[in-house]
Amino acid sequence: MTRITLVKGDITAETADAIVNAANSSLLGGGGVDGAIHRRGGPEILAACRALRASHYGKGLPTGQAVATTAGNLHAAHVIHTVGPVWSASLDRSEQLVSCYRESLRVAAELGARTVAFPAISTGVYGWPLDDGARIAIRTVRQVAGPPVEEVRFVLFDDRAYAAFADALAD
Ligand code: AR6
Repeated sequence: MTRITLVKGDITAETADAIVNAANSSLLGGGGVDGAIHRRGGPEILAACRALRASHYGKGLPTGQAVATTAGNLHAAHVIHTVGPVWSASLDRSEQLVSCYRESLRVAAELGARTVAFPAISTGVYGWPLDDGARIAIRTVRQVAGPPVEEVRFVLFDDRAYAAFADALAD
């Protein structure tokens, strides 16, 4: 059984085998978690992302997919970049958000990661409602996480996000 834990804080300060980045399809950085990961992780991560763009993702990483790079100076072996969907009130894009968690965990397992830290994907710049984003995250991890992943840690930036994940976990 994979353990699900919640902590409040900055994901770039975490120690884990893999840290998941809420990236955009360019893989070339941005704001939010993405900006923080590149700032604190250093230029090695961007160099690896550029190489991936050149070798595999000329048109960018599609929404819902995940790919790993070095973690540079972070206290992790890998950063797993995934692209969340932008929230839409008229289109149900929740399968794409499910896919971000599922694909990130698939990549983590392939890498042999035992501990994986996730941010609340899509709930910042991409506008996904926090309660729904938390429910999807917890439900998907419960459904798909397994060996070698022993711990999935959600690293929530503020009290509101922490409370949403705690509620989803208690359900
Ligand atoms: N540690 C943990 N959580 C954080 C951190 C941090 N250092 N910084 C922000 N959060 P976002 P998205 C929370 O916007 O919605 C970027 O520009 C934040 O409060 O980082 O998937 C990318 O390049 C929120 O709850 O990601 C894309 O263009 C959650 O992390 C776009 O934003 C996700 O917020 C992706 O948007």
